Amino acid sequence: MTLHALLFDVDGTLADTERDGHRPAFNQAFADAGLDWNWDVALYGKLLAVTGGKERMKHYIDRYRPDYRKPDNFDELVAELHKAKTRHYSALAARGGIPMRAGVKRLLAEARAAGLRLAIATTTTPENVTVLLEHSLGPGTQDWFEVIAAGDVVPAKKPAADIYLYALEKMGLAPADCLAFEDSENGIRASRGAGLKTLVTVNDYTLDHDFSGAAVVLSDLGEPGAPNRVIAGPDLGQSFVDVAYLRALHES
Ligand code: XBP
Ligand code: MG
Repeated sequence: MTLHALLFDVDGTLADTERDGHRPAFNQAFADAGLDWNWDVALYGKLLAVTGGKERMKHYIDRYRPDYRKPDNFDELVAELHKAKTRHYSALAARGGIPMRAGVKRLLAEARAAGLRLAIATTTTPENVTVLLEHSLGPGTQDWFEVIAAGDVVPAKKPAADIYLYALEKMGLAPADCLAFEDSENGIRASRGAGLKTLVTVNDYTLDHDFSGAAVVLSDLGEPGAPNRVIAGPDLGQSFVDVAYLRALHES
C-alpha cells in the first residue's frame, strides 16, 4: 500500500475556527437581525454536536429555545442568518484573524514537495475555506488542493461519510491510498465511514470526544522545536508529524 493523498478537515484541524471564528460570526448575525440568541463558549461546545451552520441554528431552536415561535418562513430566516454569518466569518478570516494550527503549513508544503496529492473534506461553507486558506495559509494556496469538497455539495453532512466519499470519487482514489486528518468525533465517524485511516489532532472542544478507530490521536502536528504529544495510539518516536511519519503511520 502506497500513500498517495492526504484529505483534511478544516474546522478545528487546519485552524481553530470554532470558538473565536464561527461562534462570534453567528452571534453577530443574530444581533444584526435583532434576535436575542447568543451562543457563549460553553453552549457552543454543545451545539457543535450538530455540524453545519444552518443545521446548528435549527438544532439550537429545537433544543434550547422552546419559547421561540417559529415564523412561517423559518427556513428562509435561517438561510438569511447563515448568509450574514458567512459574511462576518469571511471578513474575520480575510483580516488574517484565524491562524493555522501548529505544523499545518509546514506539513502541507512538505507533502506537496513529496508529490502527495491534497484535498479538503469539510462541512463548512466553501467560501469560508477559500478565504481562510488565502489569508492564513497564503495567497494561491487553495490551488494546493486538488479537490475542495465543502458544505452543501452533499446532502448529508458529517458524521455521514458522504463528503469523504465525494472527495475520493473526484480524485479517483481508494480509501487505502489515503490518510484523513480530523479533530472531532463527528469528523472521524465520517472519515472512518469512508474507510479512511485517520490521524486526529484534538482541540479544547474535542479533548473528551470518542476517537476509537483513529490511527493515532495527537495533541497537534507539532513543529521542530515544539514537540507534540501522543494522546492515544502508537508512538512512532517522532516529536512532530512529517511525511516520513505519515508514511510509517499509513503502513502500520
Ligand atoms: C464544521 C462545522 C461547521 C462550522 C460552521 O465541522 O461543523 O458547521 O462550524 O460552518 P467539520 P457553516 O470540522 O467536522 O467539517 O456555518 O459554514 O456551516
Ligand atoms: Mg473539524
